[in-house]
Amino acid sequence: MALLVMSLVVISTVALTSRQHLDIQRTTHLLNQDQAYVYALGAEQWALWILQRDQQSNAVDHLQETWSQQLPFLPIPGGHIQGQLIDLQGYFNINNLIQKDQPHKESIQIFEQLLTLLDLAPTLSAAFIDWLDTDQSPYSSDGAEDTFYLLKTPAYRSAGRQFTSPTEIRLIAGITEDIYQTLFPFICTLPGPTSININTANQYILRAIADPLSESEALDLIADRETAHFNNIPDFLNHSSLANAEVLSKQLSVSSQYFLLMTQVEIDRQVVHLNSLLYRAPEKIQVLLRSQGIFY
Ligand SMILES: [Ca+2]
Ligand SMILES: [Ca+2]
Repeated sequence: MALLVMSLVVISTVALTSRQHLDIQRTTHLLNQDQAYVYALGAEQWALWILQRDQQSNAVDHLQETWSQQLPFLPIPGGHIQGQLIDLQGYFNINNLIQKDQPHKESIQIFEQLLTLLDLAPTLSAAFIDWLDTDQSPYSSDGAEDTFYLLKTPAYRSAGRQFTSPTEIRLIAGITEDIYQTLFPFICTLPGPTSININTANQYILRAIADPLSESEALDLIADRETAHFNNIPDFLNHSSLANAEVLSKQLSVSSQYFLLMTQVEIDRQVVHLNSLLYRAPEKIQVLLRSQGIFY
Protein backbone atom coordinates (compact mmCIF):
# COMPACT_ATOMS: atom_id res chain seq x y z
CA MET A 1 0.00 0.00 0.00
CA ALA A 2 2.80 2.41 0.99
CA LEU A 3 4.64 1.59 -2.25
CA LEU A 4 1.51 2.26 -4.30
CA VAL A 5 0.95 5.65 -2.61
CA MET A 6 4.61 6.50 -3.09
CA SER A 7 4.57 5.70 -6.82
CA LEU A 8 1.36 7.73 -7.32
CA VAL A 9 3.02 10.72 -5.64
CA VAL A 10 6.10 10.34 -7.89
CA ILE A 11 3.98 10.08 -11.07
CA SER A 12 1.92 13.18 -10.28
CA THR A 13 5.04 15.16 -9.30
CA VAL A 14 6.71 14.28 -12.62
CA ALA A 15 3.56 15.25 -14.53
CA LEU A 16 3.34 18.56 -12.67
CA THR A 17 7.01 19.36 -13.23
CA SER A 18 6.90 18.68 -16.96
CA ARG A 19 3.76 20.78 -17.35
CA GLN A 20 5.42 23.60 -15.43
CA HIS A 21 8.43 23.25 -17.71
CA LEU A 22 6.16 23.61 -20.77
CA ASP A 23 4.47 26.66 -19.22
CA ILE A 24 7.86 28.29 -18.62
CA GLN A 25 8.88 27.56 -22.23
CA ARG A 26 5.62 29.01 -23.55
CA THR A 27 5.99 32.14 -21.44
CA THR A 28 9.63 32.57 -22.48
CA HIS A 29 8.55 32.23 -26.12
CA LEU A 30 5.87 34.92 -25.70
CA LEU A 31 8.25 37.24 -23.85
CA ASN A 32 10.88 36.82 -26.58
CA GLN A 33 8.29 37.59 -29.27
CA ASP A 34 7.21 40.74 -27.42
CA GLN A 35 10.80 41.77 -26.86
CA ALA A 36 11.64 41.24 -30.54
CA TYR A 37 8.63 43.31 -31.63
CA VAL A 38 9.69 46.17 -29.36
CA TYR A 39 13.18 46.08 -30.90
CA ALA A 40 11.57 46.19 -34.38
CA LEU A 41 9.60 49.28 -33.34
CA GLY A 42 12.90 50.80 -32.22
CA ALA A 43 14.34 50.14 -35.68
CA GLU A 44 11.31 51.95 -37.13
CA GLN A 45 12.12 55.07 -35.09
CA TRP A 46 15.71 54.85 -36.26
CA ALA A 47 14.56 54.64 -39.92
CA LEU A 48 12.25 57.65 -39.53
CA TRP A 49 15.15 59.62 -38.09
CA ILE A 50 17.49 58.61 -40.95
CA LEU A 51 14.85 59.62 -43.53
CA GLN A 52 14.17 62.93 -41.82
CA ARG A 53 17.87 63.73 -41.63
CA ASP A 54 18.22 62.87 -45.32
CA GLN A 55 15.35 65.18 -46.25
CA GLN A 56 16.98 68.04 -44.36
CA SER A 57 20.28 67.59 -46.19
CA ASN A 58 19.13 67.13 -49.83
CA ALA A 59 16.15 67.10 -52.19
CA VAL A 60 17.01 63.95 -54.17
CA ASP A 61 16.87 60.27 -53.27
CA HIS A 62 19.24 57.72 -54.76
CA LEU A 63 20.77 54.35 -53.93
CA GLN A 64 24.12 55.72 -52.74
CA GLU A 65 22.49 57.54 -49.81
CA THR A 66 22.73 56.42 -46.16
CA TRP A 67 19.06 55.34 -45.91
CA SER A 68 19.59 52.83 -48.73
CA GLN A 69 22.47 50.98 -47.04
CA GLN A 70 21.47 47.76 -45.32
CA LEU A 71 21.73 47.93 -41.53
CA PRO A 72 24.42 45.36 -40.59
CA PHE A 73 23.56 42.59 -38.10
CA LEU A 74 23.34 44.48 -34.82
CA PRO A 75 23.80 42.37 -31.68
CA ILE A 76 21.09 42.65 -29.01
CA PRO A 77 20.76 40.59 -25.78
CA GLY A 78 20.04 37.02 -26.88
CA GLY A 79 20.15 37.67 -30.62
CA HIS A 80 20.43 40.28 -33.34
CA ILE A 81 18.50 42.80 -35.40
CA GLN A 82 18.73 43.60 -39.11
CA GLY A 83 16.95 46.16 -41.27
CA GLN A 84 16.70 47.43 -44.83
CA LEU A 85 14.94 50.50 -46.19
CA ILE A 86 13.56 50.23 -49.71
CA ASP A 87 12.29 53.09 -51.86
CA LEU A 88 8.88 51.89 -53.02
CA GLN A 89 8.78 54.58 -55.70
CA GLY A 90 11.38 52.57 -57.59
CA TYR A 91 8.50 50.13 -58.26
CA PHE A 92 5.33 50.47 -60.32
CA ASN A 93 2.38 51.60 -58.19
CA ILE A 94 -0.60 49.63 -59.54
CA ASN A 95 -2.96 52.16 -57.89
CA ASN A 96 -1.76 54.66 -60.52
CA LEU A 97 -3.82 52.83 -63.16
CA ILE A 98 -6.90 54.79 -62.04
CA GLN A 99 -6.50 58.50 -61.35
CA LYS A 100 -9.34 60.94 -60.63
CA ASP A 101 -11.75 58.01 -61.16
CA GLN A 102 -10.51 57.56 -64.73
CA PRO A 103 -8.21 55.01 -66.36
CA HIS A 104 -4.82 56.75 -66.55
CA LYS A 105 -3.51 56.26 -70.10
CA GLU A 106 0.20 56.82 -69.43
CA SER A 107 0.27 54.54 -66.36
CA ILE A 108 -1.58 51.84 -68.30
CA GLN A 109 1.03 52.14 -71.06
CA ILE A 110 3.88 51.77 -68.52
CA PHE A 111 2.19 48.77 -66.88
CA GLU A 112 1.56 47.06 -70.23
CA GLN A 113 5.19 47.60 -71.25
CA LEU A 114 6.28 46.11 -67.91
CA LEU A 115 4.02 43.07 -68.43
CA THR A 116 5.47 42.56 -71.92
CA LEU A 117 9.05 42.80 -70.60
CA LEU A 118 8.20 40.12 -68.03
CA ASP A 119 6.82 37.84 -70.78
CA LEU A 120 3.26 38.31 -69.50
CA ALA A 121 0.20 39.27 -71.55
CA PRO A 122 -0.24 43.08 -71.65
CA THR A 123 -4.01 42.45 -71.83
CA LEU A 124 -3.89 41.51 -68.11
CA SER A 125 -3.98 45.25 -67.32
CA ALA A 126 -7.72 45.44 -68.13
CA ALA A 127 -8.68 43.27 -65.15
CA PHE A 128 -6.53 45.45 -62.86
CA ILE A 129 -8.33 48.57 -64.09
CA ASP A 130 -11.75 46.97 -63.52
CA TRP A 131 -10.67 45.78 -60.06
CA LEU A 132 -9.86 49.40 -59.13
CA ASP A 133 -12.65 51.32 -60.86
CA THR A 134 -16.05 51.83 -59.29
CA ASP A 135 -18.17 51.03 -62.35
CA GLN A 136 -19.42 47.63 -63.47
CA SER A 137 -18.61 47.90 -67.16
CA PRO A 138 -15.54 45.96 -68.35
CA TYR A 139 -12.65 48.19 -69.50
CA SER A 140 -12.19 45.96 -72.56
CA SER A 141 -13.05 42.42 -73.66
CA ASP A 142 -10.18 41.31 -71.34
CA GLY A 143 -11.66 43.12 -68.33
CA ALA A 144 -13.54 41.52 -65.44
CA GLU A 145 -16.21 42.97 -63.16
CA ASP A 146 -18.44 41.47 -60.45
CA THR A 147 -20.30 39.25 -62.95
CA PHE A 148 -17.02 37.35 -63.42
CA TYR A 149 -16.05 37.08 -59.74
CA LEU A 150 -19.56 36.17 -58.51
CA LEU A 151 -19.39 32.96 -60.56
CA LYS A 152 -16.35 31.81 -58.59
CA THR A 153 -16.47 29.47 -55.57
CA PRO A 154 -16.49 31.11 -53.13
CA ALA A 155 -17.99 34.11 -54.89
CA TYR A 156 -16.61 37.60 -54.31
CA ARG A 157 -16.77 41.08 -55.81
CA SER A 158 -14.15 43.38 -57.35
CA ALA A 159 -12.74 45.91 -54.87
CA GLY A 160 -13.76 49.21 -56.47
CA ARG A 161 -10.98 50.91 -54.49
CA GLN A 162 -7.19 51.12 -54.24
CA PHE A 163 -5.00 48.13 -53.38
CA THR A 164 -3.43 48.15 -49.92
CA SER A 165 -1.09 45.19 -50.49
CA PRO A 166 0.42 43.59 -53.62
CA THR A 167 -0.80 40.21 -52.30
CA GLU A 168 -4.36 41.30 -53.21
CA ILE A 169 -3.67 40.87 -56.93
CA ARG A 170 -4.00 37.10 -56.47
CA LEU A 171 -7.78 37.67 -56.51
CA ILE A 172 -7.75 39.28 -59.96
CA ALA A 173 -9.00 37.47 -63.08
CA GLY A 174 -6.14 35.83 -64.99
CA ILE A 175 -3.59 36.09 -62.15
CA THR A 176 -2.14 32.65 -61.50
CA GLU A 177 0.37 31.92 -58.74
CA ASP A 178 3.20 31.99 -61.34
CA ILE A 179 2.11 35.38 -62.68
CA TYR A 180 1.81 36.72 -59.14
CA GLN A 181 5.37 35.57 -58.31
CA THR A 182 6.70 37.14 -61.54
CA LEU A 183 4.97 40.46 -60.99
CA PHE A 184 5.41 40.82 -57.21
CA PRO A 185 9.06 42.07 -57.26
CA PHE A 186 8.13 44.99 -59.55
CA ILE A 187 4.91 46.39 -58.12
CA CYS A 188 3.83 48.35 -55.07
CA THR A 189 0.49 49.56 -53.73
CA LEU A 190 0.82 53.12 -52.50
CA PRO A 191 -1.98 55.61 -51.85
CA GLY A 192 -1.81 57.05 -55.36
CA PRO A 193 -1.05 58.67 -57.56
CA THR A 194 2.72 58.55 -57.05
CA SER A 195 5.70 59.24 -59.28
CA ILE A 196 8.44 56.77 -60.26
CA ASN A 197 11.87 57.73 -58.90
CA ILE A 198 14.29 57.32 -61.83
CA ASN A 199 17.22 57.24 -59.38
CA THR A 200 16.01 54.02 -57.73
CA ALA A 201 13.96 52.25 -60.44
CA ASN A 202 15.49 48.98 -61.69
CA GLN A 203 16.15 48.13 -65.34
CA TYR A 204 12.69 46.64 -65.93
CA ILE A 205 10.89 49.72 -64.63
CA LEU A 206 13.22 52.00 -66.62
CA ARG A 207 12.53 49.98 -69.77
CA ALA A 208 8.79 50.15 -69.04
CA ILE A 209 8.85 53.96 -68.99
CA ALA A 210 11.20 54.29 -71.98
CA ASP A 211 10.62 52.50 -75.27
CA PRO A 212 12.67 51.26 -77.04
CA LEU A 213 15.39 50.83 -74.40
CA SER A 214 17.52 47.69 -74.62
CA GLU A 215 18.76 45.81 -71.58
CA SER A 216 22.35 46.98 -72.19
CA GLU A 217 21.25 50.62 -72.63
CA ALA A 218 19.30 50.40 -69.37
CA LEU A 219 22.30 48.87 -67.57
CA ASP A 220 24.58 51.63 -68.96
CA LEU A 221 22.19 54.20 -67.58
CA ILE A 222 22.14 52.47 -64.18
CA ALA A 223 25.97 52.27 -64.13
CA ASP A 224 26.23 56.00 -64.86
CA ARG A 225 23.58 56.70 -62.22
CA GLU A 226 25.75 54.97 -59.60
CA THR A 227 28.57 57.46 -60.12
CA ALA A 228 26.36 60.51 -60.68
CA HIS A 229 22.69 60.33 -59.73
CA PHE A 230 20.13 62.43 -61.60
CA ASN A 231 19.35 65.77 -59.99
CA ASN A 232 16.38 66.46 -62.25
CA ILE A 233 14.25 64.89 -65.00
CA PRO A 234 15.76 66.89 -67.92
CA ASP A 235 19.23 65.46 -67.03
CA PHE A 236 17.71 61.97 -67.11
CA LEU A 237 16.01 62.59 -70.47
CA ASN A 238 19.33 63.81 -71.90
CA HIS A 239 21.10 60.55 -71.08
CA SER A 240 22.61 58.97 -74.22
CA SER A 241 20.75 55.67 -73.58
CA LEU A 242 17.44 57.47 -74.07
CA ALA A 243 18.41 59.22 -77.34
CA ASN A 244 16.02 57.11 -79.46
CA ALA A 245 13.44 56.24 -76.81
CA GLU A 246 10.01 57.65 -76.19
CA VAL A 247 9.90 58.36 -72.46
CA LEU A 248 6.60 58.42 -70.56
CA SER A 249 7.70 61.28 -68.38
CA LYS A 250 4.55 62.78 -66.84
CA GLN A 251 4.92 61.03 -63.46
CA LEU A 252 8.67 60.73 -62.91
CA SER A 253 10.70 62.18 -60.05
CA VAL A 254 14.20 62.22 -58.55
CA SER A 255 12.95 61.98 -54.95
CA SER A 256 10.57 59.77 -52.96
CA GLN A 257 7.97 59.93 -50.20
CA TYR A 258 7.17 56.25 -49.59
CA PHE A 259 9.63 53.76 -48.14
CA LEU A 260 9.34 50.20 -46.89
CA LEU A 261 11.34 49.21 -43.83
CA MET A 262 11.89 45.46 -43.55
CA THR A 263 13.12 44.54 -40.08
CA GLN A 264 14.13 41.11 -38.86
CA VAL A 265 14.73 40.51 -35.15
CA GLU A 266 15.97 37.21 -33.79
CA ILE A 267 15.99 36.44 -30.07
CA ASP A 268 16.78 32.98 -28.77
CA ARG A 269 16.19 31.48 -32.26
CA GLN A 270 12.74 33.09 -32.53
CA VAL A 271 12.36 35.44 -35.48
CA VAL A 272 10.01 38.41 -35.90
CA HIS A 273 9.62 40.09 -39.32
CA LEU A 274 8.11 43.57 -39.27
CA ASN A 275 7.32 45.49 -42.45
CA SER A 276 6.61 49.19 -42.01
CA LEU A 277 5.33 51.49 -44.73
CA LEU A 278 6.82 54.91 -44.04
CA TYR A 279 5.63 58.21 -45.51
CA ARG A 280 7.86 61.24 -45.59
CA ALA A 281 6.82 64.75 -46.60
CA PRO A 282 8.34 68.11 -45.64
CA GLU A 283 5.65 68.73 -43.04
CA LYS A 284 5.37 65.23 -41.58
CA ILE A 285 6.95 61.84 -41.37
CA GLN A 286 4.95 58.84 -40.21
CA VAL A 287 4.27 55.10 -40.22
CA LEU A 288 1.26 54.40 -42.48
CA LEU A 289 1.00 50.62 -42.21
CA ARG A 290 2.57 47.72 -40.38
CA SER A 291 2.47 44.04 -41.19
CA GLN A 292 4.24 41.00 -39.82
CA GLY A 293 5.63 38.25 -42.00
CA ILE A 294 7.94 37.93 -44.95
CA PHE A 295 5.67 39.82 -47.37
CA TYR A 296 4.22 43.24 -46.85
CA1 LIG B 1 17.76 62.05 -50.20
CA1 LIG C 1 -14.81 48.86 -65.16
